[in-house]
Amino acid sequence: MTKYIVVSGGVVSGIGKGVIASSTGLLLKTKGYKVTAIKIDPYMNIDAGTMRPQEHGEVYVLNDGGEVDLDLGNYERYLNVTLSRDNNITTGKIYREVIEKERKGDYLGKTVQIVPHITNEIQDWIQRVAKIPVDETGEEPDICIVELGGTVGDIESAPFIEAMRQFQFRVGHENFALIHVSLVPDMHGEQKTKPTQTTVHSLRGLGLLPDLIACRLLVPQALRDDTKEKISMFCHVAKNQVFGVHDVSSVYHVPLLLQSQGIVEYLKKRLNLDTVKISNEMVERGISLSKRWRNMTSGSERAFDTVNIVLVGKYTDLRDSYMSVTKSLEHSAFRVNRKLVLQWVESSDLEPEMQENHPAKYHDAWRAVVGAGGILVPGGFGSRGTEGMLLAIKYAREQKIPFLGICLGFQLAVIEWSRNVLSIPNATSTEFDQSTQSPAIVFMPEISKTHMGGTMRLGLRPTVFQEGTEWSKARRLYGGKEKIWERHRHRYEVNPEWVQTFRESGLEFVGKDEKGERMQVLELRDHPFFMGLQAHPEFCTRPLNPSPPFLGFVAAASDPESLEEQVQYQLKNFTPPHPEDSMVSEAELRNGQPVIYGKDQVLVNGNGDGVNGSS
Ligand SMILES: *[C@@H]1O[C@H](CO)[C@@H](O)[C@H](O)[C@H]1NC(C)=O
Ligand SMILES: *[C@@H]1O[C@H](CO)[C@@H](O)[C@H](O)[C@H]1NC(C)=O
Ligand SMILES: *[C@@H]1O[C@H](CO)[C@@H](O)[C@H](O)[C@H]1NC(C)=O
Ligand SMILES: CC(=O)N[C@H]1CO[C@H](CO)[C@@H](O)[C@@H]1O
Repeated sequence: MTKYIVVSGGVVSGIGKGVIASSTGLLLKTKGYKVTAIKIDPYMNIDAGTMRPQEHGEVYVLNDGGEVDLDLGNYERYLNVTLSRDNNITTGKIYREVIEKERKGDYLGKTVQIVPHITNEIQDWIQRVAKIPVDETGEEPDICIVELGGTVGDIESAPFIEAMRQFQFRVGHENFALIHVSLVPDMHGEQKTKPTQTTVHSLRGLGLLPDLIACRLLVPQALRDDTKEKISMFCHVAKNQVFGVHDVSSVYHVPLLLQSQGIVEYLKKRLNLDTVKISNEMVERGISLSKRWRNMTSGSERAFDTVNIVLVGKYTDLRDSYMSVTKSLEHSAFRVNRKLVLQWVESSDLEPEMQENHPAKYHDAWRAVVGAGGILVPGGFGSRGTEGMLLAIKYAREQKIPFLGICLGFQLAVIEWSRNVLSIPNATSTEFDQSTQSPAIVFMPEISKTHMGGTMRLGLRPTVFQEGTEWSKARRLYGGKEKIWERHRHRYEVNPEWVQTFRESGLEFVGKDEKGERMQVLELRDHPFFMGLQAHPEFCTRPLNPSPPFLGFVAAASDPESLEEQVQYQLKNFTPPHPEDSMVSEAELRNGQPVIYGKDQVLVNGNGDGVNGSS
């Protein structure tokens, strides 16, 4: 029987429910349990792919091409698991499922209602998805964490709360625990318990009793003992059921904070976890994970030297849109024992017009770029700001500053080369100029152009390193393997007709797709570190297993010896973060037919920037 831990939130959202939920999962993993996670988002959207980044943060892509909320990224990283699009439940998906069943006549003409039809569908979905293997064991998980988005009391989450109320009886008391995350405001040193009392009260009114109350304090002071006592008294829980989660130096400390308050012991008893059989091997793995995690967090605290990275992008004020990129840099910095100093530069600030119109911004932006140890151009969308990115790439290439380009950043590196090395001043992408005579980047032929945006190449795809690329830093960082796997999300690609010219002029495409037709990894040989990837490797980084291109980039930005050290380490130890069976080639999947996931996704056109473009 699967054990379920539901994590709900009260008072306000955005106080770190996801981190508390994934930290709990991580702690259970260190005891040898297999853990999976489900995120419930109580909004009507079917997926995150069409949502505006301004509102939504990052669109996180899964192996199966599912476009989801950045919270699933949290779970994949903390729990080292591979999730599927079904691990995200939205109100829209549940309604669609129920309506489709109704149309098929599955309900035999009965009146279809929120209770029981919607609530049953939610429970069935959770039980079905909780059983899907997510790690290298290929076995059913022991524990499923269910994070309920939004806050208790919202109209939106009401059907889910009711479903959970029923669910505790469906699976039985010993298989269901509830963690309620609340806010304890600190007003001039006084810790206020009233909001927590109120939210726990309304939770009880809806028929759910919290097993643990996790009290978030948005200050570095811990939850005081007398506050704990008060909450225990007014919320009818024992004192050991009240947890304090104050601000700590990094989110990676949250598991340690929870552990020190006895969360594992409590859950073990509450969920009767001793009855779950775990092999000695899993116990060993758990112990090793726990040791490595502690070592990582204490190591990052001791780190003294810094590594300065500048991220040249658009919407740099929307840092959540680059969550996975930031995480990849962080994980890499842990590995090379440096403190990460990340500067965000709005790419349009680097453009010459700015010099006259906003000289201060222009100079600040360039000062950041010139002072950086490494320059990163991430994925993005639309043509605004790309000239600034091209200038940053040119600077990195000519001044031999470590450079990493992801997706759009990769394509721009190709355009920069075309313009400044091949002397094709009009070279561009057909994304920016459909009728250009000099298309360095073109729309992928097999992708439908019939509606705005059309479809995308999405999900886990192989990259094959070409013959004679043993020298490639990218290849060596991936352990010297010939074939590697990363997640993609794009519509445009390097113009195949130009590839020969690129190669002859020194721009090497060391990695291509399986047919050798699509350019996926570029590298310059006579440069300390100049690499671009069409894929989004940031979606597969892990705290203890940083994404190889990011690791190489951060190491190179630290010092050249560090890069060589990491290359040597990777050559011996690289393991992909995906279980074997998720790495199935396109040819194996569909008899050689190209697989396009997310069929017929029409993109909403926003403010001329595209909305969620992906290049
Ligand atoms: C993470 O998962 C991968 C694949 O499932 C596995 O090979 C690797 O050993 C795991 N890493 C850790 C630190 O558990
Ligand atoms: C602990 O981390 C340091 C770097 O922070 C590393 O050199 C060392 O090998 C690690 N030890 C273990 C046991 O993983
Ligand atoms: C570049 O574009 C401009 C304006 O569209 C055009 O006048 C010029 O001939 C083009 N140059 C080349 C080399 O194609
Ligand atoms: C693209 C995406 O994530 N949407 C999927 C979410 O899950 C439902 C149910 O499996 C799928 O039908 C959607 O396509």
